Amino acid sequence: CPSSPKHPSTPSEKCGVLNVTKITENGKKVRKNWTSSWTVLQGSSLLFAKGQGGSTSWFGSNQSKPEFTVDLRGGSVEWASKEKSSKKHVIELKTRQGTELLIQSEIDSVINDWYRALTETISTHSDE
Ligand code: I3S
Repeated sequence: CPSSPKHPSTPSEKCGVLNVTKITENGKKVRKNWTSSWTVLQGSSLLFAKGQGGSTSWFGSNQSKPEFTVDLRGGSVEWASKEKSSKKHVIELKTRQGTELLIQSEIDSVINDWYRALTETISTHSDE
């Protein structure tokens, strides 16, 4: 993974393309809007950039402002129930700030790796 402009010396732990939608923002339900996002896990932050993924030079380029960042500290992840989405392999991520996201990949191994990484990140940073 490339490093972020904010923390150029910190390598990101994980990155890749995932399908993402918010379902709740600050405790309020919002309409689903699935988008393919370049997703980067770095420290206790998860960054999403809209649009075409796959490019490893995303952070290096100019149109590379993260669309949004989620603070994983105090958050939780679980596999989403069927009621939350009809898609396969969906992770539900809840933040302490009251934002809920669904994260999905068609690829089993990919989503399993993210599930593991997110769970580890949350437990590593649980006492911050
Ligand atoms: O939870 P919902 O409302 O069934 O979610 C679906 C909708 O957001 C749908 O868009 P519309 O707002 O145009 O109805 C999306 O296309 C679907 O992907 C959403 O369901 P899934 O099960 O794919 O998360």
